[in-house]
Amino acid sequence: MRLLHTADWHLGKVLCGASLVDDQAHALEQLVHIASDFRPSAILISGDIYDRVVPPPEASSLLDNILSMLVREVKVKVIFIDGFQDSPDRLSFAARLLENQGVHARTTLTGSVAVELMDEHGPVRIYPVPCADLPTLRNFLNRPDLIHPSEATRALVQKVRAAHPEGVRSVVVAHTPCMGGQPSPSEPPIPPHSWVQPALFEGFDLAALGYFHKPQSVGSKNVQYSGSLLPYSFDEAGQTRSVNKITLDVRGRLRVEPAPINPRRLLRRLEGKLEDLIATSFDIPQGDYLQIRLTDEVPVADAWGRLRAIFPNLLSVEHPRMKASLPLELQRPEDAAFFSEFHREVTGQAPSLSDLVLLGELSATPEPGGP
Ligand SMILES: [Mn+2]
Repeated sequence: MRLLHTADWHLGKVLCGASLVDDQAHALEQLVHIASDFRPSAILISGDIYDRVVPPPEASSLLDNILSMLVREVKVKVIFIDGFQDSPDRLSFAARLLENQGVHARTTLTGSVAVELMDEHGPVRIYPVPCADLPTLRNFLNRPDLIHPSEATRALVQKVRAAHPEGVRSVVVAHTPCMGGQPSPSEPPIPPHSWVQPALFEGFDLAALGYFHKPQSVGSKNVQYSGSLLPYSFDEAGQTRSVNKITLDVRGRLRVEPAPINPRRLLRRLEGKLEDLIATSFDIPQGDYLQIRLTDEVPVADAWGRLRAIFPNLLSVEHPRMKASLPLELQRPEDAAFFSEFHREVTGQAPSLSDLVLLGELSATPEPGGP
């Protein structure tokens, strides 16, 4: 049986104030092509479909388009769960209606049931495990004694495994970090008592997991992280992303073949003095998303404006030696991204540099009565 495994799409992701929806659409078009060539029985999406609980409308319409293409044109089943950054209730909208169309959303424990697929060797049971929080799991398992999220995840996976009939091939789909995995900076930090041992998945032919954004297997070959759709932080510049073409043979043995996703724009980091960067700019692809770290030892006037005039997709400038004199956008990109998005919602346009400077000054002002 052929399965296509992907995870961590983070639709609606904003990187340093720039929406990546067009990049995500470009990546998902490739996924549709990979699926139509590979002809899997199902596509498994292991959570973090959206980047946040309330995704922007363009992210919802992208998911709508891609699901329609996969189901109607490629004629493949889609099985997905939620991740730490999704809203399970929003993702399960119309789930019972979609079930008949071949879209199997499993984002709440109440609706959690296996999806059985068939090939010429017989059935394969897919167990999508929703990404529930500790109180929900305690309640569902009737185990008030569970203290850590990892214990609750373990109890849930063991329960699923215990009910699985012997001799039938099995696949579990979950969103959880495994000990020994290699994290990336674009993942939300998860406390150590939420991490599970990869041996938890020993009884399954395949654990198709989400959470780690770098593609990897952890512990043994059956524990697979497909990785995120794209690299999602400048610390991941230069890394590649892929989806996994997986083949399960009659005995449940795996073949895993990554199919690379080519990004619409690369993430690129540059370092140097302002004048040198401007002088050598013709060597640098203009379309890439850039983060520039200035090494000038003296303040430079309007570095952002001058560099942005050359590099239209410049997203961040750091000048570590002059940090105190830089606007918020350059000091705390996350806050600036949040503010920029709010500003766009309200006014329809991005904030000006002077807005960001003002915001930076305001947020640097101690609160009355504070230290
Ligand atoms: Mn993720």
